[in-house]
Amino acid sequence: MVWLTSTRRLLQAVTKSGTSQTSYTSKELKPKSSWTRRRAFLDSMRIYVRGGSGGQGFPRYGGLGGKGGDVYVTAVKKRTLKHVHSANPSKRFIAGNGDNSSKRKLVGDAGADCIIKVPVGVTVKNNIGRVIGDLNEEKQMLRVARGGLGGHPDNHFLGQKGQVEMVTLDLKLLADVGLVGFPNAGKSTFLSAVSRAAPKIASYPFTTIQPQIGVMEFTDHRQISVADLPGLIEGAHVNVGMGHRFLKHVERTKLLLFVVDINGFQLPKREHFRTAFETVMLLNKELELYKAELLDKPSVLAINKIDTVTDHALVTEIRERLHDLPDCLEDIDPALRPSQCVQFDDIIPISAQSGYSIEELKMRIRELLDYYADLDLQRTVTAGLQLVPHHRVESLPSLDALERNKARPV
Ligand SMILES: Nc1nc2c(ncn2[C@@H]2O[C@H](COP(=O)(O)OP(=O)(O)OP(=O)(O)O)[C@@H](O)[C@H]2O)c(=O)[nH]1
Ligand SMILES: [Mg+2]
Repeated sequence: MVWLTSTRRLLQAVTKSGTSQTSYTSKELKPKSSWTRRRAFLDSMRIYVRGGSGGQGFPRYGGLGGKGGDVYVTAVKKRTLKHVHSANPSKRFIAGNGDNSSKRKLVGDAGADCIIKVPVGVTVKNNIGRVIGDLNEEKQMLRVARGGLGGHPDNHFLGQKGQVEMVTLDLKLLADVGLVGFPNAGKSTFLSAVSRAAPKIASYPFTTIQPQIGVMEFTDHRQISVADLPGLIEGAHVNVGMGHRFLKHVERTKLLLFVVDINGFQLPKREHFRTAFETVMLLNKELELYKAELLDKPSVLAINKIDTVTDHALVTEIRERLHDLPDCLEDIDPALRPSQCVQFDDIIPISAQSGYSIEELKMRIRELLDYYADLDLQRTVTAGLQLVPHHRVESLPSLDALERNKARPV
């Protein structure tokens, strides 16, 4: 499966033909131009940080050198890594040196600290990939390089050099719900149906080329954020370097919303046709290959484009097969079989385009988020004594109930 980023050639190819029947090679799917790189969503950045040097002491009079400044990273709302880059394209962040001690000023002033403003959601890692800390809330701050001590009697009045590090700022989006699905499944259409976000929607695959967050609002002003991510396709786990590029963005979401097209999926010409059930299994497998813990997250399956079929037996069949997992896996191609199966909290047929069952899905997501938040709270309270097992909520509305709701305005 392959997560795909911007590719001008691919988009041109698709746009020229004006149809999703375009065939393209794997080379075409890789980013080529600097244009692409410039526009790409920046979610990781390596920077050089250096604390300031301590000032020299004044041995004859016992004067103390000023301490070198420290380098900090702090989380600021509405900031992006692109801002960090454009504010300092050299990506070198160096704090000020401490002042030397002098006859006129025996105690030298400390050097100025350097503060790097980064987006909320950044994890800071050192040169060997060890996590220094997470900045998950606004105004949180981390020191990434210490300034050198000023000269004083213990160091023979010699100011010390500041700490030098190469650190990585790794951004993972913070959203309540992460949309997971093949291209063209209708993820962006869903996002635009439930929020004010205006993602690009088109009938060719790979329309979304960078993550986007929208906010679902409820009448009581409750807000739930939803992250729309680029489509996932078969084979990502063998696509070195690119395959899981965007999957890290679902790591911090509280609930996964799988969106599948009831008609299945096929990449133009060269790939196999995959049924809706098979696409669920492929998504399951891809998540498992990336990080099996993702499968433990609360999850809902939205079977989209229900307006395009008259026979809803397909939905019942998918429900039954998912209910029978892993037993029913024997019938499917071994290449698609995950070893750990996702357990959906609910399976809801929707039409993101017409709005059918969208309100139900929104409410269900809210209910589940609240349910699991309560469970977490309970777990925290009982922590150390007895852990509350992870319960799944019984599947809710039947298809009949959803049918009855069809007439209800959304
Ligand atoms: N008939 C019908 N068409 C839909 C529905 N939802 C989405 N579509 C259409 O499906 C196509 C793809 O929709 P997108 O929302 O762009 O799909 P996506 O999952 O975001 O695709 P990528 O960004 O490529 O991953 C568009 O032409 C939509 O109009 C639906 O419920 N019914
Ligand atoms: Mg999209």
